[in-house]
Amino acid sequence: MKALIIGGAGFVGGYLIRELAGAGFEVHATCLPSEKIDNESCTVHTLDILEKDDVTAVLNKVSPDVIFHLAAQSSVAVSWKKPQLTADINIKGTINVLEAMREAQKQDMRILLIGSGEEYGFIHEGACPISESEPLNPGNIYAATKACQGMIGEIYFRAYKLDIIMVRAFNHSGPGQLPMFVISDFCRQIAQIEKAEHEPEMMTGNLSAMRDFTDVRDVVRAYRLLAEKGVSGQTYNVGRGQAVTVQTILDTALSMAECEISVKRDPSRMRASDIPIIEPDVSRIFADTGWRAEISMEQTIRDTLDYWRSNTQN
Ligand code: A2R
Repeated sequence: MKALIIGGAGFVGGYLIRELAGAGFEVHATCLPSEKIDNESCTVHTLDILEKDDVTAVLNKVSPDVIFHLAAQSSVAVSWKKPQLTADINIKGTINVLEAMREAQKQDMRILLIGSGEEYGFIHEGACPISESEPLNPGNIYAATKACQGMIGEIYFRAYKLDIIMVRAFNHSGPGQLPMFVISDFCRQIAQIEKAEHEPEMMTGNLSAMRDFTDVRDVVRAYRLLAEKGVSGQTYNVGRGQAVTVQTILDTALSMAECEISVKRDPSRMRASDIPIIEPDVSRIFADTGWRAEISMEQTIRDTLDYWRSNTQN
C-alpha cells in the first residue's frame, strides 16, 4: 500500500510516518517549503495545500492508495487571532485536496480527513460518552473549520462517491508535543524545575475539567487501521473513551517528579468557558477495526517527562 501524508512535518506526522513504514506501507509525506521532515523511511514532497495545482501535481506524481490529510492550522489560540488563515487552510485547503482527488486518474484512492473532538463543542449534560451522531456545536474558530471540513467530506462522499473517512480525534499527547497542550506543559515545567531553571512551583489552569487523553502512538495506529478497515463515508471518534480530570494528570505527573513541587493557580491559564466533561463513545471504531487505546496515561506522561528531561533547552 502506498500512503501519502499531507502535513507530515507536524507532531502527529512524525509518528504516523513511523507507524505506516513499520506496517510495510510505502510512505510519502508532504511539508511546507519552510519545514523539514527528517525520516529516511519516507519520500518527502514540498506542498502548500493552498496551491491547488501543486496539490494536483503531488497526487498525480505519488498516486497513493490512501491519503492522510493532517495539514491544518491546528491551534485554537491562533484561530482566534487569524480566523481567515485558519479558514483558508482548514477549509479551502481541504477542498483543494478533495478536488485534486476527484480529478485524479486513480479510481481507488481513500482519504482520511483528520478532524477533532473539538467539533462537538458545547455539549449538553448527559451527552457523554458522545457518539458520532450527536449534533456539532463548535465553540471556537478552529473547531468550526474542522466541523466544516467533515461536512464537506460527507458531501464529496455522497456527491462524487469518493472513498472518504472522517475522523474526530480527541486530546492526544506524547513525547515531542508542543508545550501549549496540558500533558506536555506539566511535564516541561517539572523538567525545568528539576534542573533548577524554575521556581519549584507548578502553574496550572482549571483542574476540574474532565478530558479524554490518548497516546499519539495509539492514535496513529487508529489512523492506519481506519485506512485499512474503516467504512467509507463514515465518521469515527478516536479516543480512549475514559475521561479523567486534569487534576489526575497533574497528580500523576507530580508523583514522577524528582523534587518537591507546589501547585499555583495561574489566572491566564483559566479558560472562560471550560466544558466540564468531554468523553467520546469509541464503540464504532472498535466494532469496525478492533482498535482501542492500549498505552496507559501513566506511560504517556512518563515518556513525555523523559522527553523534556533530555531536551535541555526547553
Ligand atoms: O503551521 P505549521 O508551519 O506548523 O505547518 C503545519 C502544516 N500546515 C500546512 N501544510 C500544507 N499547507 C498549508 N497551507 C499548511 N498550513 C499548515 O500542517 C504542520 O506541519 C501540519 C499540521 O501539523 P500540526 O499543526 O503539528 O498538527 P498535529 O498535532 O500533527 O495534528 C494533525 C491533525 C491536524 O489536522 C489537527 O487539526 C488534527 O490532527 O487534530
